[in-house]
Amino acid sequence: MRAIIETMQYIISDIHGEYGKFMRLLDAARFCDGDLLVCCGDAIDKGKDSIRVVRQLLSMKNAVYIMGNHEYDFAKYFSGVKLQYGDDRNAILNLLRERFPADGDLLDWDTAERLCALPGFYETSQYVCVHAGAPLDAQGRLLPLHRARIEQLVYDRDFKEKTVLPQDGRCVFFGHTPTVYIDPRCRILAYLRRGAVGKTVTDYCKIHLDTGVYLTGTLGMFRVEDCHCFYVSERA
Ligand SMILES: [Mn+2]
Repeated sequence: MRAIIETMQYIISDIHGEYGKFMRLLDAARFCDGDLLVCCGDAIDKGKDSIRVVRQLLSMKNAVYIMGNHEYDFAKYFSGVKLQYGDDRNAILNLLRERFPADGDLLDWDTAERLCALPGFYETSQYVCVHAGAPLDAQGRLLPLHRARIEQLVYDRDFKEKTVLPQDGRCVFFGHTPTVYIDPRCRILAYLRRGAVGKTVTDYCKIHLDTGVYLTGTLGMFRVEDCHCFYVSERA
């Protein structure tokens, strides 16, 4: 008889070039090929291994990498230098590489183009993933994400507020602002629905993932199946 292997779904955000911590977190969770990883954007900038993180994410067949404001800003810059330099790929690539002083030499043309083509969101019947915020109607229900402006998805500054509680059947995962600005424990902040116990992901109306690794040294990741949070910090 074949063993039943349950797929686990993991959600992470704002890795910001922390390749070592990212890999340690996958190890800590025993992440494997049958699992799914969703990265809610801002894998680049601040930390030293931006392109290593990007190449890792893009090479994983079981990872979904959505756009954050840092990837979006990179895409805008790329469009600008393409207009300026035309078909001089070497000049363009050199400028793009300068944006990543520590590991820019790992950036190739294909990776740069893929960074500009990341999806703005990911959704399932249980949850939605965006970088900064999802559009809600006056009753707090989610509006269709395919109609949302990319600028709202990647730059929204209000969605993180404690008073913004989506009233939808699905949970909204997001990052963008370090949770330490809201709660000093630098943990993932999961907002329970009124009367819910937190056993399944839909018991939460939203989950704020950005533990601000570049400020706090802590990177977190959420597992959907048992609502467990994994963390890695500086090595002692
Ligand atoms: Mn961001």
